[in-house]
Amino acid sequence: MTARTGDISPVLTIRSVRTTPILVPMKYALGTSVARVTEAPLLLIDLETEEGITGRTYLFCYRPAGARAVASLVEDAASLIKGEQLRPADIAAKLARSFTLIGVTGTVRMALSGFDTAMWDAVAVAAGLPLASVLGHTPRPIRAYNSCGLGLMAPSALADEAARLIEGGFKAVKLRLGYPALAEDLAALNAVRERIGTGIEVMVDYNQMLTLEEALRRAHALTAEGVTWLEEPIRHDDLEGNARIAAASTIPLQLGENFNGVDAMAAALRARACQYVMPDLARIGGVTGWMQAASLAAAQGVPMSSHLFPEVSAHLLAATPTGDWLEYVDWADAFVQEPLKIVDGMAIVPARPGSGLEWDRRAVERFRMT
Ligand code: SMN
Ligand code: MG
Repeated sequence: MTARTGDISPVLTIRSVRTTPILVPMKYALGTSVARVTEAPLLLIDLETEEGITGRTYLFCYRPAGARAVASLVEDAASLIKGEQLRPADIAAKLARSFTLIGVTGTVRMALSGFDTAMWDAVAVAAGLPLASVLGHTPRPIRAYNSCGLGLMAPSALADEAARLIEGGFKAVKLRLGYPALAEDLAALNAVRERIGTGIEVMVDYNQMLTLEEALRRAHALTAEGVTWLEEPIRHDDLEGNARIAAASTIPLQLGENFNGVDAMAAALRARACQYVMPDLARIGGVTGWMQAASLAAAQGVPMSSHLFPEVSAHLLAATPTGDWLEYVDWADAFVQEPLKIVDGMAIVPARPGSGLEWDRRAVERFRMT
């Protein structure tokens, strides 16, 4: 039974976890400069408590083998804390200690982040409040850019896809760049711009594929193009190189999807490697890690956007003092009961308890990995 102890919600007791790897066809292929993805390998996490409350989240695992690896790590984590009271930050710290020897990075980091996010969902569901409210903030609409599609392809195909992507009212899209030649990058950008008009913002993302010299050259050439940000032009962990690009270019440099925990974000900001940050829920350390990152960004006045997981990230951006753009992808629409709503380019944080994720069981069965 639940007991009130002055916590933000009734204290819950961790019982078990269920993991479900699924492979979901994507409406728009994700064609980055380094890999092309047409099906999203995802892991659903259902954290059960003794009190009957379930905390849910999902993880994007990049490859099917990633989903299986993360599933086994999530189950391992659950076995270490079964029967404990569900206090997310305390449990996150304990689990991080338990996984120190293997290292809290890569798939381990994703598993612990997913576990943390499911715990916070359970806390919010038990409190009967949206996640943003449990974090102390009022749910508010968050400006979103459509990050589906716009992978590397012919300019005319890009223009057609961009036109489709803004049909739902989006005021911004993200274009993947990193063609062999700079002229092709510019042709891709111009084709998109010509089709969607000047009122739509365009973010550009190189997925770390350029050398420092080439990045300086391309950043210079993009200066007159008015893009919203320049994302991961070179290796994300070459902080010195990123700092040189950030200092040389007037386009704000965006990093974050590869920050492994808040320490990595702190190091990037210390090195002045970027002007903007966009942590990934599954790499920054779940809700607990995100909120630490949000405090750091707030202290330094750094605009903070999100990477993937728009359903949870919308709540988190509402709870982020310098919260900026939500990265929207539609991958979860295929298997959730109520997809995230976008109205006039703004993501609507749902008023339902928790993050608002509930699975459409029939769809999950259809997409279950074998
Ligand atoms: C991206 C990379 C890998 C998976 C999804 C998305 C991309 C982004 O870098 O920022 O959207
Ligand atoms: Mg990116």
